[in-house]
Amino acid sequence: MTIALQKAVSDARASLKRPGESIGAATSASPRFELFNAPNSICSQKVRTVLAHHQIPYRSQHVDIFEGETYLPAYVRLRMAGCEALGGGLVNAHTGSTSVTAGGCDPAVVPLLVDWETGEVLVDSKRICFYLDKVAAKRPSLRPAGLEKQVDAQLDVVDNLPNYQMLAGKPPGVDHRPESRRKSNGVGFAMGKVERCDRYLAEFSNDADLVKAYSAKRAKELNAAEQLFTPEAMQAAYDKAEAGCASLERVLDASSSQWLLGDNITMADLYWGIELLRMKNMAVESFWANGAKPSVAAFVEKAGSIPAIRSAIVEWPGALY
Ligand SMILES: N[C@@H](CCC(=O)N[C@@H](CS)C(=O)NCC(=O)O)C(=O)O
Repeated sequence: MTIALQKAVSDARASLKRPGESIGAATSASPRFELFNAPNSICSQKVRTVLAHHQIPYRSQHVDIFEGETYLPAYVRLRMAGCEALGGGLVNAHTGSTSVTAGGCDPAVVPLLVDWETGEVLVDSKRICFYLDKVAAKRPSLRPAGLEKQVDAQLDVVDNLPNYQMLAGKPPGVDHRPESRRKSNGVGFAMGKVERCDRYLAEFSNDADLVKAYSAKRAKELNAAEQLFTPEAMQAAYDKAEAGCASLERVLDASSSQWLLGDNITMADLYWGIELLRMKNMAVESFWANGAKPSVAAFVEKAGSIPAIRSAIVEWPGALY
């Protein structure tokens, strides 16, 4: 293990307000994995759910998104190491989804996983979920042989849904989002991030890595503020989300098995379950309720009782708004 990694991680830990905590049945005082994550972040929720499903113990570092902790210089430095390992460059525009393939690496977000056994810093929730699924080789895979293509096709649909717009922007028509979100019109939310980057850019103007990181994040959020939250863009986002649910309804209707792609839970079930819980939380149950999409409605109920989803989201403090 390099001293540099140990220092980068301990600096990042030290900059956070809350101390870390051990999750799962700890078999050692220092578990193999350490996850920087936020309770309410859907990308963090995916990783926590896969960890829970495979019963992998880990050290959880609570990164407070509301306090802007994903922008703390020590955390951003660690993140930059993960982005470099990922390759493909930094993000500079916002697609509205959280998919890294659609946008490049964001230097100021969660989740981030440290594998203390290999010395790797991993970013991007999908990549982390695949990695953990491989690590848990003794357990049945969440992407079973022969089903990878179908599983991945579903993950792509979920990963490209406009979660950021639905969380931050004003929905078309009546705003049924949780009270705490209703103040947000998206533009103010994204511009708050731009201003945060400006403050760090002024403070760390001599640090080339941080300047690169905050400039990339700034460009992404400025682009979001300018493009994503117009009434037309918000209508398109909601249409896309509803179309995603319609595609799920078709897959469920065509399947006679217990889960989406067979009689065992796959990563597709977990991703859809997490996404639908978020949509429910954003008060868009009208997509499937009252007979609109009966198979999706039944799936939402079933997914909410998957033990890994319960422990990583439903019972995780602060995970739902
Ligand atoms: N492609 C990344 C996206 C990560 C991401 O967008 N994280 C969001 C929460 S789901 C975040 O940390 N946002 C904080 C911010 O942008 O200020 C992944 O899947 O891990």
